[in-house]
Amino acid sequence: MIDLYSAATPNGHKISIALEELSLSYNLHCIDFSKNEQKSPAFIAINPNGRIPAIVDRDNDDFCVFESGAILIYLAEKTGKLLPREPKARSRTLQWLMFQMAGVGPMQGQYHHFRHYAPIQVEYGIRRYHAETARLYGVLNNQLAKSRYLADNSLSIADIATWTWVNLAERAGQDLNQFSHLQRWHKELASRPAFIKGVASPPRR
Ligand SMILES: N[C@@H](CCC(=O)N[C@@H](CS)C(=O)NCC(=O)O)C(=O)O
Repeated sequence: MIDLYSAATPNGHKISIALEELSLSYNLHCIDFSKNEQKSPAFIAINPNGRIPAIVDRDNDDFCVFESGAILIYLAEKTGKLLPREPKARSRTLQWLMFQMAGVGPMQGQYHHFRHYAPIQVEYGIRRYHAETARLYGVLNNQLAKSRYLADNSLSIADIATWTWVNLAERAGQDLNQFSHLQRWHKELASRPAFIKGVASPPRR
Protein backbone atom coordinates (compact mmCIF):
# COMPACT_ATOMS: atom_id res chain seq x y z
CA MET A 1 0.00 0.00 0.00
CA ILE A 2 1.17 3.52 -0.84
CA ASP A 3 0.36 6.60 1.24
CA LEU A 4 -0.03 9.60 -1.08
CA TYR A 5 0.16 13.09 0.39
CA SER A 6 -1.41 15.43 -2.11
CA ALA A 7 -3.76 18.27 -2.98
CA ALA A 8 -5.84 19.26 -6.02
CA THR A 9 -2.96 20.65 -8.07
CA PRO A 10 -1.26 19.56 -11.31
CA ASN A 11 1.77 18.18 -9.46
CA GLY A 12 -0.45 16.26 -7.04
CA HIS A 13 -2.67 14.85 -9.79
CA LYS A 14 0.35 13.45 -11.67
CA ILE A 15 0.75 10.88 -8.92
CA SER A 16 -2.91 9.92 -8.47
CA ILE A 17 -3.17 9.42 -12.25
CA ALA A 18 0.00 7.28 -12.30
CA LEU A 19 -1.24 5.18 -9.36
CA GLU A 20 -4.55 4.64 -11.17
CA GLU A 21 -2.80 3.77 -14.47
CA LEU A 22 -0.58 1.30 -12.61
CA SER A 23 -3.50 -0.15 -10.60
CA LEU A 24 -1.60 0.40 -7.34
CA SER A 25 -3.69 0.75 -4.17
CA TYR A 26 -3.16 3.94 -2.24
CA ASN A 27 -4.43 5.93 0.71
CA LEU A 28 -4.93 9.59 -0.17
CA HIS A 29 -4.02 12.11 2.53
CA CYS A 30 -5.20 15.59 1.55
CA ILE A 31 -2.82 18.31 2.68
CA ASP A 32 -4.60 21.54 3.60
CA PHE A 33 -2.53 24.53 2.39
CA SER A 34 -4.82 26.96 4.24
CA LYS A 35 -3.60 25.34 7.48
CA ASN A 36 0.00 25.17 6.19
CA GLU A 37 -0.01 21.41 6.84
CA GLN A 38 2.74 20.98 4.21
CA LYS A 39 5.14 22.77 6.58
CA SER A 40 4.32 20.67 9.66
CA PRO A 41 7.21 18.72 11.24
CA ALA A 42 5.41 15.43 10.49
CA PHE A 43 5.21 16.28 6.79
CA ILE A 44 8.73 17.75 6.60
CA ALA A 45 9.93 14.34 7.86
CA ILE A 46 8.46 12.88 4.64
CA ASN A 47 9.35 15.74 2.27
CA PRO A 48 12.13 18.08 3.47
CA ASN A 49 10.93 20.62 0.87
CA GLY A 50 7.51 20.96 2.55
CA ARG A 51 5.50 20.62 -0.66
CA ILE A 52 3.12 18.10 -2.18
CA PRO A 53 3.21 15.51 -3.65
CA ALA A 54 5.04 12.93 -1.56
CA ILE A 55 4.55 9.21 -1.05
CA VAL A 56 5.43 6.63 1.58
CA ASP A 57 5.70 3.06 0.28
CA ARG A 58 4.48 0.86 3.15
CA ASP A 59 5.57 -2.24 1.22
CA ASN A 60 9.17 -1.03 0.98
CA ASP A 61 10.27 -0.25 4.55
CA ASP A 62 8.15 2.95 4.63
CA PHE A 63 10.38 4.43 1.93
CA CYS A 64 9.60 8.15 1.36
CA VAL A 65 9.80 9.81 -2.06
CA PHE A 66 9.32 13.50 -2.85
CA GLU A 67 9.44 15.54 -6.12
CA SER A 68 6.74 14.47 -8.55
CA GLY A 69 9.22 13.44 -11.28
CA ALA A 70 11.14 11.23 -8.86
CA ILE A 71 7.89 9.70 -7.60
CA LEU A 72 6.81 8.89 -11.16
CA ILE A 73 10.15 7.20 -11.89
CA TYR A 74 9.94 5.28 -8.58
CA LEU A 75 6.44 3.99 -9.34
CA ALA A 76 7.36 3.12 -12.95
CA GLU A 77 10.42 1.18 -11.78
CA LYS A 78 8.44 -0.54 -9.01
CA THR A 79 5.95 -1.90 -11.56
CA GLY A 80 8.04 -2.11 -14.73
CA LYS A 81 5.45 0.00 -16.58
CA LEU A 82 5.22 3.50 -18.15
CA LEU A 83 9.04 3.80 -18.48
CA PRO A 84 10.70 1.64 -21.16
CA ARG A 85 13.76 -0.46 -20.26
CA GLU A 86 15.43 -0.15 -23.67
CA PRO A 87 18.09 2.58 -23.17
CA LYS A 88 17.15 4.93 -26.03
CA ALA A 89 13.40 4.71 -25.40
CA ARG A 90 14.06 5.20 -21.67
CA SER A 91 16.21 8.26 -22.39
CA ARG A 92 13.54 9.76 -24.66
CA THR A 93 10.95 9.31 -21.91
CA LEU A 94 13.21 10.91 -19.30
CA GLN A 95 14.02 13.80 -21.66
CA TRP A 96 10.32 14.69 -21.95
CA LEU A 97 9.79 14.15 -18.25
CA MET A 98 12.63 16.58 -17.46
CA PHE A 99 11.26 19.02 -20.05
CA GLN A 100 8.04 19.06 -18.04
CA MET A 101 9.73 19.25 -14.65
CA ALA A 102 12.15 22.04 -15.57
CA GLY A 103 10.10 23.83 -18.24
CA VAL A 104 6.33 23.48 -18.54
CA GLY A 105 5.66 23.14 -14.78
CA PRO A 106 7.78 26.03 -13.51
CA MET A 107 6.94 28.44 -16.37
CA GLN A 108 3.20 27.79 -16.35
CA GLY A 109 3.28 27.78 -12.54
CA GLN A 110 4.85 31.25 -12.56
CA TYR A 111 2.18 32.45 -15.00
CA HIS A 112 -0.55 31.14 -12.67
CA HIS A 113 1.13 32.95 -9.79
CA PHE A 114 1.57 36.31 -11.53
CA ARG A 115 -1.87 36.22 -13.17
CA HIS A 116 -4.05 34.68 -10.46
CA TYR A 117 -2.34 35.01 -7.06
CA ALA A 118 0.11 37.96 -7.00
CA PRO A 119 -1.12 40.81 -4.80
CA ILE A 120 -0.29 43.28 -7.61
CA GLN A 121 -0.57 42.73 -11.37
CA VAL A 122 2.99 42.85 -12.74
CA GLU A 123 2.54 43.11 -16.52
CA TYR A 124 6.13 42.13 -17.28
CA GLY A 125 5.86 38.86 -15.30
CA ILE A 126 2.46 38.02 -16.76
CA ARG A 127 3.66 38.58 -20.34
CA ARG A 128 6.98 36.79 -19.86
CA TYR A 129 5.50 33.59 -18.41
CA HIS A 130 2.56 33.61 -20.83
CA ALA A 131 4.96 33.79 -23.78
CA GLU A 132 7.27 31.14 -22.38
CA THR A 133 4.36 28.77 -21.70
CA ALA A 134 3.14 29.33 -25.29
CA ARG A 135 6.64 28.59 -26.61
CA LEU A 136 6.84 25.34 -24.60
CA TYR A 137 3.35 24.30 -25.77
CA GLY A 138 4.67 24.83 -29.33
CA VAL A 139 7.56 22.44 -28.64
CA LEU A 140 5.11 19.82 -27.29
CA ASN A 141 2.85 20.38 -30.29
CA ASN A 142 5.70 19.80 -32.76
CA GLN A 143 6.66 16.60 -30.98
CA LEU A 144 3.08 15.34 -30.96
CA ALA A 145 2.83 16.02 -34.70
CA LYS A 146 5.42 13.25 -35.06
CA SER A 147 4.34 10.69 -32.48
CA ARG A 148 1.18 9.57 -30.74
CA TYR A 149 2.62 10.17 -27.26
CA LEU A 150 5.49 12.39 -26.13
CA ALA A 151 8.12 9.68 -26.16
CA ASP A 152 7.34 7.37 -29.05
CA ASN A 153 4.06 5.55 -29.41
CA SER A 154 3.32 4.25 -25.95
CA LEU A 155 1.96 6.09 -22.94
CA SER A 156 4.65 6.99 -20.39
CA ILE A 157 5.22 8.92 -17.18
CA ALA A 158 6.25 11.89 -19.39
CA ASP A 159 2.69 12.09 -20.77
CA ILE A 160 1.16 11.91 -17.29
CA ALA A 161 3.47 14.64 -15.93
CA THR A 162 2.70 16.98 -18.84
CA TRP A 163 -1.01 16.31 -19.19
CA THR A 164 -1.98 17.68 -15.76
CA TRP A 165 -0.46 21.06 -16.71
CA VAL A 166 -1.87 21.16 -20.25
CA ASN A 167 -5.21 20.29 -18.67
CA LEU A 168 -5.09 23.77 -17.11
CA ALA A 169 -4.27 25.49 -20.43
CA GLU A 170 -7.28 27.81 -20.22
CA ARG A 171 -6.25 29.00 -16.76
CA ALA A 172 -2.78 29.61 -18.25
CA GLY A 173 -4.30 31.84 -20.95
CA GLN A 174 -3.48 29.29 -23.67
CA ASP A 175 -5.89 28.28 -26.45
CA LEU A 176 -5.44 24.61 -27.36
CA ASN A 177 -7.10 25.31 -30.74
CA GLN A 178 -3.75 26.92 -31.63
CA PHE A 179 -1.96 23.62 -30.90
CA SER A 180 -3.91 20.96 -32.78
CA HIS A 181 -1.62 18.00 -32.03
CA LEU A 182 -1.39 18.88 -28.35
CA GLN A 183 -5.18 19.21 -28.31
CA ARG A 184 -5.60 15.78 -29.94
CA TRP A 185 -3.27 14.22 -27.31
CA HIS A 186 -4.92 16.07 -24.42
CA LYS A 187 -8.37 14.89 -25.50
CA GLU A 188 -7.30 11.27 -25.94
CA LEU A 189 -5.73 11.08 -22.48
CA ALA A 190 -8.66 12.91 -20.86
CA SER A 191 -10.92 10.01 -21.84
CA ARG A 192 -8.79 7.31 -20.14
CA PRO A 193 -10.46 5.96 -16.98
CA ALA A 194 -7.25 6.39 -14.93
CA PHE A 195 -6.98 10.07 -15.90
CA ILE A 196 -10.65 10.67 -15.09
CA LYS A 197 -10.23 9.06 -11.64
CA GLY A 198 -6.77 10.47 -10.92
CA VAL A 199 -7.60 14.09 -11.72
CA ALA A 200 -10.50 13.86 -9.25
CA SER A 201 -8.24 12.55 -6.47
CA PRO A 202 -8.64 14.96 -4.73
CA PRO A 203 -11.13 16.97 -6.83
CA ARG A 204 -10.45 20.59 -7.79
CA ARG A 205 -12.77 23.00 -6.01
N1 LIG B 1 8.99 20.37 -8.07
C1 LIG B 1 7.99 19.97 -7.11
C2 LIG B 1 6.98 21.09 -6.97
C3 LIG B 1 6.03 20.83 -5.84
C4 LIG B 1 5.10 22.02 -5.62
O1 LIG B 1 5.40 23.15 -6.03
N2 LIG B 1 4.00 21.76 -4.93
C5 LIG B 1 3.05 22.83 -4.64
C6 LIG B 1 1.66 22.45 -5.13
S1 LIG B 1 1.66 22.10 -6.84
C7 LIG B 1 2.96 23.02 -3.14
O2 LIG B 1 3.06 22.08 -2.37
N3 LIG B 1 2.74 24.27 -2.69
C8 LIG B 1 2.61 24.58 -1.32
C9 LIG B 1 3.77 25.37 -0.77
O3 LIG B 1 4.61 25.80 -1.56
O4 LIG B 1 3.83 25.57 0.44
C10 LIG B 1 7.31 18.67 -7.60
O5 LIG B 1 7.17 18.52 -8.82
O6 LIG B 1 6.95 17.83 -6.76
